[in-house]
Amino acid sequence: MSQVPDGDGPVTENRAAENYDAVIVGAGLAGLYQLYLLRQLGLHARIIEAADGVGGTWFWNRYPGARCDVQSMSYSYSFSPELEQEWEWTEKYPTQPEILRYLNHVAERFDLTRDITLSTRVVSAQYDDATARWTLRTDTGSTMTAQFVIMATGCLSASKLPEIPGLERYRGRKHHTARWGKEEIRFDGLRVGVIGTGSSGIQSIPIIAEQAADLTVFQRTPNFSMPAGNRPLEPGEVAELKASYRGWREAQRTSRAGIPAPEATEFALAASPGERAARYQAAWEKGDLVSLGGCYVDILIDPAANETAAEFIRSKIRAVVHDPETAETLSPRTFPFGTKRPCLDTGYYATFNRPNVHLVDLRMTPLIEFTESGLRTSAAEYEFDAVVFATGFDAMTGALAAIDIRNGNGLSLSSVWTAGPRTYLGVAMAGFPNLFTITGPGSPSVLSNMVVSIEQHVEWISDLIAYLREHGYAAAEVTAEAEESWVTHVAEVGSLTLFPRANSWYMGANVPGKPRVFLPYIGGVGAFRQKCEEVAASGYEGFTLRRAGELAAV
Ligand code: N01
Repeated sequence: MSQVPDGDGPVTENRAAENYDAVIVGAGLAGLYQLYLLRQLGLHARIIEAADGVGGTWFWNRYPGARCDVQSMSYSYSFSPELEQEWEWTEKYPTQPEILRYLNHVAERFDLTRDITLSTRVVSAQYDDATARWTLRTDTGSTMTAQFVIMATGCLSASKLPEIPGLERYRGRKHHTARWGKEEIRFDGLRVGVIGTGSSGIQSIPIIAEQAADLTVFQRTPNFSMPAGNRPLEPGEVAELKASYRGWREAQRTSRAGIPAPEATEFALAASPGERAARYQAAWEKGDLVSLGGCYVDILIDPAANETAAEFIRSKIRAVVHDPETAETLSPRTFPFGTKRPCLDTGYYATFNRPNVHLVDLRMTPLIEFTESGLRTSAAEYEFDAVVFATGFDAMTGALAAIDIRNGNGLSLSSVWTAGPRTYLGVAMAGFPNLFTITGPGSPSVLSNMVVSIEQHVEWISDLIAYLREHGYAAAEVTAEAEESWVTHVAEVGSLTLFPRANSWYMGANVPGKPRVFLPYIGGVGAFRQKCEEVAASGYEGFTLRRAGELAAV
């Protein structure tokens, strides 16, 4: 399996430290833009990236059918009008290869590549209070120091294998959707097992089913999925959006999820069943992630209202899947619609009408172990030539926890986060000066169009760094009070919704032993931006800013 070690590669050499103003960890969407902006400020900055190419999530997730669930014209950088105009997206929803080509183009076009070190994993970051600098070590033995460290490590980047005994015993091919090899992987004529029915499983299963002789899908929790309605983009609609891009970008920034959509004003339970059905059907036909949940104000806060939307989707599953028992097994009933990330698909439910596809309900017959030739559940033994793990990620905190991050007192970030992550605005942590996380826990991030949230955080971090330099400050550190009040606010807003009712990765529930905390901020992209702008306008309320002469007093 093309699985890389998470943060524990061997340290092989010792070289003299390289000194930077800023080190950015990760060359995905976030890291590339951060490097671009820090360069504009005149900083000597460098990206360190574990992969042997740029692209972050779009470098790793090369599984069949991988594409973004946010539409091409919106899932793209807004910082360069020239880039917006010259790049040609070809489909409503962009494929992984197309997004990766775009990100490679961005790296070349803005001459970012010369300041990116590839195939190098940051394994530790240690702060020194006296100098206000971080020392970073990598798995190639290199060491570097930097005044600022910016973690562009991604929300969904630490891939996760299932906790099933005997994995090492299994002799067949193994593939994780988030660590897919670069070479073409096909399943023609093979007996294949897929574990997991989240976004990655739901996108890849229909394509694997077309290739495999026989496909068995192991489902622990069925998910809500809606048809993507993907199609080629018409030249006319591309031209129209390109002509109105500035207004569209502004609408993205002030919207709830970074995707402009009308705000609901009515309550589901106040509408008649006929009115609801018509509204849900219209949303369904739009083929996007936000329209159905956005039909009524109470869908994500009132279980009875939510159930009307959930049942609408179940009726769609029953209409597609021929076998009523299979349709029922595919129908989510254990969590409210929207509280686990819904999916967009192309032919997912119809795949279960194929004679070569079988569904195993792990709630009825749990997985027991891998064998040499396959998998054993409590009811049967299965032989496979290949097993695909679509088992997700240690979301939002996993990539940060994989780096040994320590403050001036030797305290590790992981030890401070044992009861759950603590941040101010998802961007900075008390006790860890000059360390920033792009779309960290406590920010809208995964509940939004990631590009919009990434650009907002990157610009905000860059403005803060510019402010520190202009005013002669050496270090910025969040106060414990500001952090505490933000953590409380994030939890309070989350608790007003139905999200805590699901065993989702949003809640950390997919990783055994992970604290049960609602990780993202659900206050909305527009409201969050406004809060961040107020903090900046106040001279960075919630931060203690220190000049070089004040450092020793820390
Ligand atoms: O991962 P997931 P993903 N035994 O965690 C199952 C983004 N994304 O990679 O639900 C058996 O959603 C697990 O079961 P359960 C998007 O934000 C976006 O699919 O925990 N099963 C679940 O079915 C998405 O939400 C895009 O009961 C086990 C599955 O594996 C996020 O990434 C595309 C198991 C994991 O689903 C993660 O998606 C892809 C076990 N031991 C991803 N462990 C697009 O934009 C886990 N499972 C299109």
